[in-house]
Amino acid sequence: MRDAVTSLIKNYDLNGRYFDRDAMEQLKSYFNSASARLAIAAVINANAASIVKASGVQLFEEVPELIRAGGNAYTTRRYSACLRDLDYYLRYASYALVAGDTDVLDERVLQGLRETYNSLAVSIGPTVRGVAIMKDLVKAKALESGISDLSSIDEPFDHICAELGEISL
Ligand code: CYC
Repeated sequence: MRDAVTSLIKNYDLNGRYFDRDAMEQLKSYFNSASARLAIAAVINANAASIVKASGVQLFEEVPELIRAGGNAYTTRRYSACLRDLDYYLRYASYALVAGDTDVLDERVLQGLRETYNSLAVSIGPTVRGVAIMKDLVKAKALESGISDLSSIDEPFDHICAELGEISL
C-alpha cells in the first residue's frame, strides 16, 4: 500500500534517480495540501454515518426501482449490503485522501470487485451514482466546516467511479 511519498520513492528508486524538480513539486503540493486533507478527513470521520444514510436516501429517491420488488437493494439484506458498501467506499476514500494516493483503494477495495458485483448482479451505474452523491455531500460538509481548499476531495471518489465504470464494460 502506497502514499504520495512512497509512490514517488518507488518510482525514483526504480531508476536509481535523485528527486528532480518535478518530484519536488509533487512533494510540495502534497505537503501544502496536508492540513486541508486532514481537516476533510476529520469532517468525514465525524459525519460518516449521516453521509452514508443521506446518500442512500438520495440514491433511492433518484433510482427508486432499486428498492422495489426485484430491485438490487430490495429485501432488508440487500438494502443493508448497499449501505454497507457505501460506508466501505467512504471509509477507504478517507484513507486515500490522507495518503494522497489511490493505491489503498485498488488494493483493498477495487481488486476483484468486478467478479463479485457481476456474479451477484449488483448494478454498477447506481453504485457509481451513490459514490458521486457521497462526494458532493462530503464537499458540502467540508464547506460548512469552513474548509476552503476542497481540491483533494475529487481524486479518491472519482477514482472509485472510474474504476467501477470500467468494471461495467
Ligand atoms: C454485495 N458488496 C457485496 C459483496 C461484496 C461487496 C464483497 C458480496 C458479499 C456480501 O454480500 O457481503 C463489496 N466487500 C465489498 C467491498 C469491500 C468488501 C467494496 C471492500 C472493503 O469487503 N446494491 C444496490 C446499490 C448498491 C448495492 C446500487 C449500493 C450502492 O442496489 C450493493 N452489494 C450491494 C448489494 C449486495 C452487495 C445489494 C448484495 C447482493 C446480493 O447478495 O444479492
